[in-house]
Amino acid sequence: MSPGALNTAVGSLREQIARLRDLGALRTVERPVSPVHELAAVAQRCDVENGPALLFTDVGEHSGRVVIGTDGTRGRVAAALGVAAGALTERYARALIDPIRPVEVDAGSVHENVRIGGDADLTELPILTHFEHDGGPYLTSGIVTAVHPQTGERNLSYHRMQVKGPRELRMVIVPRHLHRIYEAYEAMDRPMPVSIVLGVDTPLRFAAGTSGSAVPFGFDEYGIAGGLRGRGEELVRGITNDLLVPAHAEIVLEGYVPAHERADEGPFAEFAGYYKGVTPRHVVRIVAITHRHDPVYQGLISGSTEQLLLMGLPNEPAMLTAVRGGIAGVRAINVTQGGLHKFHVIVSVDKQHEGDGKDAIVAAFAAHRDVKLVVVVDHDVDPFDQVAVERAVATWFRADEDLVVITGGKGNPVDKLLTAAGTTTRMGMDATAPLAHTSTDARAEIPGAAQIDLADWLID
Ligand SMILES: Cc1cc2nc3c(=O)[nH]c(=O)nc-3n(C[C@H](O)[C@H](O)[C@H](O)COP(=O)(O)O)c2cc1C
Ligand SMILES: [Mn+2]
Repeated sequence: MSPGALNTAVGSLREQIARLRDLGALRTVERPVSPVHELAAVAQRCDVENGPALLFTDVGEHSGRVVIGTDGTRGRVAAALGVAAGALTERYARALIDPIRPVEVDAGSVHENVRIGGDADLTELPILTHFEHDGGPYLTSGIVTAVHPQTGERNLSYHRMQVKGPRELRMVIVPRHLHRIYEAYEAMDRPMPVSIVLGVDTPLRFAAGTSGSAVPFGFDEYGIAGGLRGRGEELVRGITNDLLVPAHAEIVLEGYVPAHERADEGPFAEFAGYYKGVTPRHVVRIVAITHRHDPVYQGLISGSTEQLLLMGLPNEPAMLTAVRGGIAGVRAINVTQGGLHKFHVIVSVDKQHEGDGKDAIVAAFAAHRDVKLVVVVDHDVDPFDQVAVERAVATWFRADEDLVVITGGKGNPVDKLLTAAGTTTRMGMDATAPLAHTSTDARAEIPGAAQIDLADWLID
């Protein structure tokens, strides 16, 4: 069965696991595995060898199962949404333009089990310890929801959280939307109520990964999930707070982030593969844990293909829309894996005017300040085909004319060679053919080659 054959999105993580299993893209591991390093080691090996998603059913004395890699390839993401892999970015762009509002329902399976106060114990969950020098178990796939105390605007975003006791976490909140909400609570000397959602499917995961560069504060990420799914998210109200969470999430932690309190978090291996040291961060206190029967805890390895896709795919529709706003004729865009799905962009354009290549570079830089390298190629070059892109550079790029260098912009801390002032240098490569050449330099073809079916010729 090809992924494209299923043309509707899944309805929950459990449905997604079943679909992936049917497609041969998920394997169940019944052998006992330790959540300390061992599970992460198997998952990383599997990722490096382009293996399937994994469902571990025996994680020792911990309750529940662990799934990892459900969104580990573009093909799996597309299969969960019910679209062809090549149509993913366009589908995503549409969800941003046509979000679907969520609906509140009275009950959901996420409340099948409720533990409140002293009965809530994070250490019962199979929370993974990943890298050698990580400071212990970390939630790496937790989606945090909170609401602005004055405006009522809601937000969803990922935040890594270090487990510091049965009901205490440390959370990393860099200045984006959740930070803005927290500052409003802190200014009133009030704790920020949060619900942390663990174990959801592709539409919700990618909605939470859609960042402020694509959608403004107040743009409800649940609406993006609905747009990706093709129907409104079903949400239930929390047990100890008023926050709405997905009715069929596997696990939800309800708690709060106290005002004016910070404590040590770290070390932790971040997505670029290097450790961040111990740093004072926000504190989270958990007051309730709810979960489905036999819950599925969702793991995520820093720097894995899955994490890079969660961080990076949401940049593609935003980038595509922004570059299309800059010039006409943009065919496709690849925010590449090697550029950590963030820093390097390949744009394929159907060139209409001399200068389109340079202007596509300008538009891509303007779309996101993390962009460090832009390569522009002609419409007949597939931006996902690295060999074809490199061949375009070999053929159509001359550094004295086609290179754009911009110094002194703000760099991303992931970049190891920032200046003392924190700036970086960006580079654009215009590898499009001059218009005068495109008609005369058509690629050589052998008549009939495209129509040959090798099965007609390779008969023993
Ligand atoms: C797996 C993963 C882990 C992340 N960890 C953090 C984190 O620890 N702290 C943080 O501030 N952002 C983190 N992010 C980034 C934000 O969650 C992400 O950019 C989000 O879309 C921001 O949403 P917002 O625009 O609503 O603020 C992470 C993203 C992913 C995909
Ligand atoms: Mn947001």
